[in-house]
This record gives sequence, structure tokens and C-alpha cells, in this order.
Amino acid sequence: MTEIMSEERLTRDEMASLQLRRLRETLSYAKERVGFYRQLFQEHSMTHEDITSLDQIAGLPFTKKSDLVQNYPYGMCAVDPSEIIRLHASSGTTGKPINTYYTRKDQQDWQKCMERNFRIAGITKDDVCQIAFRYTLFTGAFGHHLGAESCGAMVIPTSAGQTERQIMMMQDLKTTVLHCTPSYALVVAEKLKESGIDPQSLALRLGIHGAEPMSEEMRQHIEEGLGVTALRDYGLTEVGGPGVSMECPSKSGFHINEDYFYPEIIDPNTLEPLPPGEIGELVFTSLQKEAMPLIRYRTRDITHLMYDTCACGRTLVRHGPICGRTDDMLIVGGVNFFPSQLESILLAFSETAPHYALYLRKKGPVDDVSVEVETLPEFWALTDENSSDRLMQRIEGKIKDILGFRIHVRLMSPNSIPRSEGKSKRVFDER
Ligand code: DLL
Repeated sequence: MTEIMSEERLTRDEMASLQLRRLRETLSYAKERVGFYRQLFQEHSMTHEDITSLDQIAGLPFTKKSDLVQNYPYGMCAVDPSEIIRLHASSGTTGKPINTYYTRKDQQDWQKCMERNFRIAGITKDDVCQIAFRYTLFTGAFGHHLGAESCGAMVIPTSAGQTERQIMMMQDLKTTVLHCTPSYALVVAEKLKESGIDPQSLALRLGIHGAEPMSEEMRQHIEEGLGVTALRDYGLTEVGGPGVSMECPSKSGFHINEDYFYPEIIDPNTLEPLPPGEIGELVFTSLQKEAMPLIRYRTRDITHLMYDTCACGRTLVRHGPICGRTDDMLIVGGVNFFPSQLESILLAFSETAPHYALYLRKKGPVDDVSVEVETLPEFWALTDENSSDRLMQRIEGKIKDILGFRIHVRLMSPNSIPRSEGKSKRVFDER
């Protein structure tokens, strides 16, 4: 077990007073330096002096993705471009990327958050970390790279793809930690199996997977396929990428670096704050950012907060798994559901593989929903029409029981659904 630092086990009062001080500093800094916030605060006729306790944050306006789009490229920046030493971006939905910027201090803070995350996960200087996130504008690879180096581990920046070469390097260099999306972890696991390599023959012990959801059922596939403990980390480009939160080996929530990012959960419809434990939309206020401070940024991610002390001894607030995004929620015949719920149902069957694609189409006025799911090679090799019909009916029955409506299931042969080296696209809403 790695050492727990004092800032990871502050009392709630100590953390709250630190957060309040930094919140007031951030509000005053943003108002002074970012035209967007100056105007927003004027419209809400508020100043940072009005904030004397953390719960008053609920009276502040939100920042939305559309604000970043409208103020592209530098409108949300609090510093002159000459102070910026790094830019990362995610692909926006409207054509223009969503940028995030770092001053030297922001980058150092990012590194501290990533290092803390990886210590929480149990990485030490003896580890060999293979970074198989893509090294592009995407924050994933660079953030993980910074954190692993900061822990004193040896970093192998392979980037994503060239899976055979990844495996060769794992074997030759005795990689102990694989960093990549859950989707790519599945690709590596599949390649190991195909090549007849026993994961136990590798030095791999830990997988750190983020940037997209990983259900418990998918975690199990990855852990078995790679012979690792698979832990999730979370973050988003807008607030600086990964480094926001990380699971510890007790797998009971993601520890939030709440001295850097103040979290709230709101009801996405009423926009009112929800009490601890209730599920809603995660909102973050940056507490230490120089280049691009964000106040009450609506992430669209759905989860809940837990304030009890974790089994690992840390008091940092934790969020639960991201069970979906407000913009990912699907409505079929009036019933709301998240793709992650369907994933858990599909992967709970011992005959299925963790590869599926959900299609939503219109048949006249009615929603027609179907899902293609691969079966494991062991099942496919032995299957006949009867056994595959029986499995299909069992899966359809389970979906109807849990989600309350019918989804047509098509069983697919192994390897027939496209794989991804980054984030997977599994939902095709063609309505
Ligand atoms: O995905 C940052 C990141 C890189 C996080 C590497 C972790 C590891 P974006 O591309 O901006 O940034 O996507 C952010 O991805 O709002 C979530 O919806 C989703 N997401 C990220 N991590 C997780 C996770 C990076 N562990 C968006 N579980 C977020 C579920 C996740 N969803």
C-alpha cells in the first residue's frame, strides 16, 4: 500500500475551509481576467465577497460547453497566450475543437494530480508503465505520461495501436502497468488470447483505464484477459483532462482531487443542487487554474458523491461510476435508459463477449431497437440454431425484465464488430 499524504485525509472542515478560500480567489481572478465571467457576474449582480460559505456556490451561474464553443479559441483564457505552455483539445460536436490551456503552474498541478492518482492506484518507482492512449491533442496520453514519470516509474510511450508490438514490448521490458481505454484493453486481451500468450507469463499487474465507461462486467473481462487489477480514472478535456479522479484498489468509488476541482451534483432538469448520495449531473469548479478557470462547469456526466472515509483511509470525496451522460440518455417508447445499463445486462451472460452495437431506428411511428452482440469463440464453435435461439431469448427476456421494453438481439460471430484503439462508438441512433 502506498503512503497516504496529509492532503488526502483532511477532515471535512479542513477541506471545506481550503476550498472556500480557493473558490473566493478563483471567483475574483476569473472576474478580473475573463470578460465572459465579468459579464456573467454582472448579469447575476454578484461578487466573490458575497460568497462566505461553500453552499452559496449554488447561487452562482453555470458554465456550459456552448460557452467554450462561443468563446473559441481564447475567449475563456485568463492569461495572455505568451503565458500558455500547452494546449490540448477534444473534438467538439460542432466542428471546432474544445480546447484547454495550461500555464506552467497548471501543468505542474496537472502532474501533481496525476501523480496523486497513480499513488492512489498503487504505482511506485518500480513500475514500468506502458502508455497506450493516443499521443495526440487528446489529454489521455500526456496526462498519464506526466503522472507515471512523476511517480518515478519507467514510462514507455507506445501510444495506441500496433497491438503485436505493444505485446512484444510488454514481454521484453516487463511492463507492469498498462494505461489505455477499456476498449483498447479488450483489444490487447484478445490479441494475447489469439497469440496463445498466457497473461500470467507477463509482468502486468495493473490496468489504468479511463476516457470512457467500463462497467463491472467489462472490468471482469479485462482483468481476466490481461491478468491485472483494472482501475478506472476519470476526467474531461475542459477541466484539463484526466487527473480529476481515480479509483483505489478497494474499487469503491473514484477519489476526487477536490482541492483542485470542487464537485457538485445537480438535478439536470431543475439545476438545483442534490444532497450527497443522490444521482445527478456532475458539476466542477476549478480551484487552482490559471489559464482557463471554470466556474460550475456542467460535465453532463451522471453519477453521485460519497463523503464517507474510504476503506483505503482517504477522506477525499468520491464519485460513483459514470452511469451515463445527460446527452447519451436514450428514450425508447417513453422509457429512459443509459447504454451502460444494457451493457451490464449483455455482458452478464457467460456466452457473450464484451463487443456490442446498439441500433435505434424508426419503423413507422415506432422505435425499433436492436443490439448486435458477439459471442465468445468457445460458444460460437459449438453453437447450432437451437442453442443460439435459446441464448437470444434468454438475453431478450432479461432486457425486457430490467429495462421494461423489447430489444431485438442478434448474436454475432467472434471478431465481427469493429474494435477501437481509443473510445468505442457503440450506439447508433438513426431515428
Ligand atoms: O477522456 C480525459 C481522460 C483521458 C480521462 C484518459 C481518463 C483517462 P474527453 O475526451 O474530453 O477527456 O472526454 C471526457 O469522457 O465527460 C466522460 O463522459 C467520459 N469519461 C472519461 N473518463 C471516464 C470514465 C477524457 N472513467 C468524457 N468513465 C467525460 C466513464 C468517462 N466515462
